[in-house]
Amino acid sequence: MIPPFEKPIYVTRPFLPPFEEFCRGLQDIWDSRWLTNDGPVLKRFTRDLCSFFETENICLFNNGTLALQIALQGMGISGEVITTPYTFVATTHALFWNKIRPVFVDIEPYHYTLDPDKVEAAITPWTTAILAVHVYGHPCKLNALADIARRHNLRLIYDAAHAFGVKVGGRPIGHYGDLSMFSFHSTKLFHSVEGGMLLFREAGLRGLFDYLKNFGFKNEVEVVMPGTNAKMNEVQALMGIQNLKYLGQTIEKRKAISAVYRKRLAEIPGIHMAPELPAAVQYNYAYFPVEVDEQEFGMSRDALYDKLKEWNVYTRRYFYPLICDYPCYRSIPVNGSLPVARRVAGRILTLPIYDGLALNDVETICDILLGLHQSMRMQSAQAAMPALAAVGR
Ligand code: T4K
Repeated sequence: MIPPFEKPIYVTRPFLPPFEEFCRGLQDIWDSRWLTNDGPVLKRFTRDLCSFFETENICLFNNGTLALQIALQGMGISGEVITTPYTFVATTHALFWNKIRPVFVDIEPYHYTLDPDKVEAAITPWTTAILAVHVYGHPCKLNALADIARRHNLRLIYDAAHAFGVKVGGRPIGHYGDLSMFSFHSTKLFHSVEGGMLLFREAGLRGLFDYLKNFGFKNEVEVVMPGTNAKMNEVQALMGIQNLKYLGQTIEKRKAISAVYRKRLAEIPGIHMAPELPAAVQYNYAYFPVEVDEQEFGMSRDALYDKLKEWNVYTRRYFYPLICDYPCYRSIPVNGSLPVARRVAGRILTLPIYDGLALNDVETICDILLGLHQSMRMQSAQAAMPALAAVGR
């Protein structure tokens, strides 16, 4: 019998830079007494990110949700936007806050991103944009979506909340589409406690985003538009600067964890992993999603999610329920029945993955999963025994 972990194993834990290093950075903030409103640390963080992403077209925010809301507002998106129901609620909320109607389209079954083959049928005269999500850091079908957007004159916006550090064909993923939003929330592989970033193609958008995140102020006496307050502060920016230095090693550790899961879970019937990404993709190992097949594994996804808590293992069902099933979005008519998204949402379980998770602990999580499968198989064999005996076998 495998004993429970002494401390809870969560789906993720934030990376933290060495405490002393962070305190040295804080000292500078203390000395300057500049805490927010486009301070020197934010400027440094912006410069670091510009060189990381090889572009000047970057704007920072206090979280990813407001960044996306402001992106939609600044780009003048209206009417209907084609999007995925298989994401975190913030993707759809950003549309709602801009009075845009989400049009939910199904996902593809392998990496769970918006299915381009289903997008065109959902386009109407009111469609202005596609808002796709690189869910788990898995890149969307970039060429197919770009082709549809070009042919129908739609803006192509990516929610890249999970995709920091991902490259496709050697290019940072934020270079694809008209604009990408990245989340720097603490649960993300790269974070600034809370935070968000927009990366965009048109340089002219930066001025607009700067106004919108700072009440619309042009100067002390002029307000050029009704903006909001979505500024990143100096302490957030410091965390971002310091974490960026460790990104490479964070991704390497996650890669090693993913390799253990891939090797061990391949032996367990009913636990299905997403296929490896194409060679052109440099992945960030942001999440480790698996689908649980109840028949093959012997236990439903929900039963497994509950059972693992007995070992102090706290997985998550990212992303269940589907966004279109939340009461606030249920009244929106959906094109078709979204069979793939529905199947995946009913089977998905995201397993713990973060840089501080020991490989031994990953092995133990796999042992627990294997043990559960074997005991379920044994139970069903025992249950079948009397029936077999009755027919004399
Ligand atoms: N678009 C997409 C596709 C997104 O996934 C998100 C955010 C957004 C947009 C919006 O970006 P932001 O506005 O958040 O920048 C979490 C995050 O709050 C959320 O940022 C994230 N997606 C979503 C997928 O996950 P919860 O409610 O599941 O988080 P919570 O608090 O339950 O944390 C999960 C686990 O992480 C905990 O069980 C333990 C661990 N944890 C968490 C925190 C906050 C820690 O160890 N330390 C911590 O400080 O939403």
